[in-house]
Amino acid sequence: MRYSNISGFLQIKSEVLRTRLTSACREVQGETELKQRHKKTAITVVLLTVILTSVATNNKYLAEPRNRNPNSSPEQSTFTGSKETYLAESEHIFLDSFETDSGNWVYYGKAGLEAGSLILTKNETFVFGAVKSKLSLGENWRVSFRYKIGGGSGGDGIAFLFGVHSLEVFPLGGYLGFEPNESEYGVVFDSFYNPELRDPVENYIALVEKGIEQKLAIYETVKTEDNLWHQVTITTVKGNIQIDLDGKDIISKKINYDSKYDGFGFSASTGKYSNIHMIDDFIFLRMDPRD
Ligand SMILES: [Ca+2]
Ligand SMILES: [Ca+2]
Repeated sequence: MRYSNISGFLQIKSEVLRTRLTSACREVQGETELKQRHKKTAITVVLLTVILTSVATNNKYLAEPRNRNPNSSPEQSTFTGSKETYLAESEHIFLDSFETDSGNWVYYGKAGLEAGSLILTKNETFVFGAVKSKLSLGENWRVSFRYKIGGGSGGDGIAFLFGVHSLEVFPLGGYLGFEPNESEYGVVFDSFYNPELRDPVENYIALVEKGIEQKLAIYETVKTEDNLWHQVTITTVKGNIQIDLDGKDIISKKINYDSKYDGFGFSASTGKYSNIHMIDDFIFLRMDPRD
């Protein structure tokens, strides 16, 4: 499919989403008992519209359909509504709003779904939670998601993991629930100061390689523990990774990611101090770089 077709497809999808949004908003006004559910739908639709429109108008990259991967077969998912349409027509786009189990994640530890979000840990000390996707990233990709951390005494954080070989060991506390030898890279959202792990401050986001101690790039922010939802987009094309937080480019870095190990997932842990660690509205697109 050529870029113009992708763009047209996404524009058509945007129109469909706007129509659904309008419809959902009317129902929110009219039917109080369905109010909360439609409000969630409306928020999700707005989010997807913004992201997909940005992809359609992006000058640097375009998405391209790939051969069917049995692991990413749309029929295996349990998505409903607008999300089902996307998977059926464009299998290189994967979305999960965590309203029900999509069947595309393996859960470890305390990880599970609750109130329409992925909960990695609740407010408990010395626990971990992790998920590993059944999909693979490939060489060039973009993921976006929302996260929320807080509500507890203050530890330890979330990691988005990529270049994952396996997930078998889940170290607690400052290690954020992932073992250095099992994940090549991570984007960590840390909320507890561990000088022994080379944390620069208490609250920061970092791109790390082979464990949390080796920080390739750091961005200090209190948004890793304010108990509010934040939007993250991570794009990796030809080994160049860019991380956006709430629409702002916070980290750009050249890495040696070669997709030999292209598993991905999330982990989180607590120690003596704890927080609630949540993820929502996960979107994954395979990208095709334009020369
Ligand atoms: Ca949700
Ligand atoms: Ca830490």
